[in-house]
Amino acid sequence: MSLREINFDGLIGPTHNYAGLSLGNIASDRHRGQVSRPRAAALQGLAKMRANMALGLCQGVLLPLPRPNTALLDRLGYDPGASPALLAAAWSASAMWAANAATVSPAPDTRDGRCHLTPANLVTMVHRAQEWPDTQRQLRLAFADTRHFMVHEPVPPSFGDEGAANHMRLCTRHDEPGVEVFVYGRSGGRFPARQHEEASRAVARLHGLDPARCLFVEQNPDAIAAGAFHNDVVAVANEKVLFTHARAFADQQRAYAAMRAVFPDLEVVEVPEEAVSLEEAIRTYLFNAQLVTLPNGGGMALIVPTECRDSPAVSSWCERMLAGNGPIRRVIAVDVRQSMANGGGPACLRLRVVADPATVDPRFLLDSDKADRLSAVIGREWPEQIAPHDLGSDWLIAQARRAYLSVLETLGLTELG
Ligand code: SUG
Repeated sequence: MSLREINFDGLIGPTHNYAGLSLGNIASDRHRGQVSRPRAAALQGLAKMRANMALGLCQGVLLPLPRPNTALLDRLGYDPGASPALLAAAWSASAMWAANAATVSPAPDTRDGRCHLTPANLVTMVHRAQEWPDTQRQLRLAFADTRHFMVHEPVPPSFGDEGAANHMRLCTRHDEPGVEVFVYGRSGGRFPARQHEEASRAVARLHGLDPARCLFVEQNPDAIAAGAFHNDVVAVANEKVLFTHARAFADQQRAYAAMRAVFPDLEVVEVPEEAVSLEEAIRTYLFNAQLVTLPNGGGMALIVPTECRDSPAVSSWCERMLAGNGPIRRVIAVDVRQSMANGGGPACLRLRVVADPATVDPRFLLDSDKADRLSAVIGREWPEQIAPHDLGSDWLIAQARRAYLSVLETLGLTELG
């Protein structure tokens, strides 16, 4: 068994659009009503996956979900007099943000020695709450080998769960037992706190985690109020390193102390407010980075959105950090602007699973040949652009369906159709 981190990126779907559906997500609100570019968006996402493969990282892919979801509209009794937001919800390509697909506890952390996955119920937002049944179907295929994986039911809708975006794992190496840190929100001022503490606690129990190696930490309400609707907008962890804004947690020092008490090797790389304000961190998504361990002792790389490079405050902090002797040895910028305009950075687009790739259904693993085939399908079938008034139109329904079926065919996953 050779366990390694596999990043499963959500392929950006053909109905990617800007409907401004997410209260508390500032980018989504700011881009409401703009024209989206689904083809460019999907190619940007795929370019990120290719760049990560070129770094020697193991890459997987999750598929877009079938949209529009006409069953949802039927259940809501939708008619043209209803709110346009309801129509847009049924068209949302939000499953691209795979960090919200599920919470994952790798085998070394769990009582039965299997990797456990719980699909997130995403109940706070109507356009996201429809995702889990189709996400669960995919996870049940990708991780079908029950000797190694257990895919759970989502937490009941009484408690909002947004998946791995509010979960961090500290460990010496990915294949060794880790400490799992669940970050929940209690209050977000004018904005909803989407992750409920009871949902996090339920996931930890269901995954069979050792209570002595689990932490439940409250997110800073000010961070939620400033637009950090998920913890992964203000903090990310990889192995021994926690990379975080100084205002990520309700009680920052207590959070560090609690982590150190169970994981003494913790290395905190903290960005102070004076260097990068919370607002600038949220605008640039510095922390919505993929913090990855490069193969062959290459140290860690931070894969940030290009918005970070373009920010004087963020880029000068990164330069100072690289000049020091810290654990992060490289900062790599990737262009995921189409997703960023909906509040989804490099880390939102991927679900981390620590597993032996040989135990995963190979149809969900990417190589450069498959990436080429996906590029061709995207170039041929994805709409070039979508304006708000296009949602609901017959041509877009037909094109979205064709695109979806083509991608299933390309990956040999027609049973999902
Ligand atoms: O849930 N945006 C997503 C972004 C999710 C980012 N994920 C992580 N931080 N892990 C959300 O707010 C916007 C959709 C729209 O407005 O059309 C949206 O759903």
